Amino acid sequence: MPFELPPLPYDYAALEPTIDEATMKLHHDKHHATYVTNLNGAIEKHTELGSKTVDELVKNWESAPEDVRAVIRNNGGGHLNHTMFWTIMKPGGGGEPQGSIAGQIKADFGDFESFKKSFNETTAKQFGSGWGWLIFKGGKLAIVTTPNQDNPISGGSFPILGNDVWEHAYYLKYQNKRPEYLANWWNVINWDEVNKRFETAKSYK
Ligand code: MN3
Repeated sequence: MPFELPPLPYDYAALEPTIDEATMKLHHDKHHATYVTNLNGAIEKHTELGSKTVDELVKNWESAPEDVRAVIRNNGGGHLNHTMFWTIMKPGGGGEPQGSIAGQIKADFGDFESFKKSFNETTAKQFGSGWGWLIFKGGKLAIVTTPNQDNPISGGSFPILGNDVWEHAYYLKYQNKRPEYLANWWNVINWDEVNKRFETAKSYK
């Protein structure tokens, strides 16, 4: 099987109280695992795709063979998105942004509070399932949302960070209070990883 579920880089309970243990177990072991299984199913039908990275597959999903195009878009996207998601969080994370992203947030949004407000408001409005993203476009940071498991990489932008607003990401703890989940999520952000991704995003083609 070309694609594997990456292990969670910390314990299921490590992000408590921001994200509860039960949500993490289901989200990683069931939801993410299913995306990987389904993606591998598509590769079995078109083994030539197995040599590509998940980034390449999702970036170019529109040119995938028609019978697996939707599977690659949705389940390849799900695998790519969640692989990022686990690494941009960490126990004891959060706080003010560190490193070069801190200066870019200041330049483009004024301050961290204004940035968070803008990100949370935009992402709260995503109708139904999807993601809120921070991307770097035309020399500036921008906040965008995508439906389902779509990733900005398909539009040419490497995402610096993204938050999952599918109900499976927050409903056990926050029920319908998506804005509360969005507000708390910043308490577990791994700014080191976000800075690494910012470097990639700056030179991404
Ligand atoms: Mn999810």
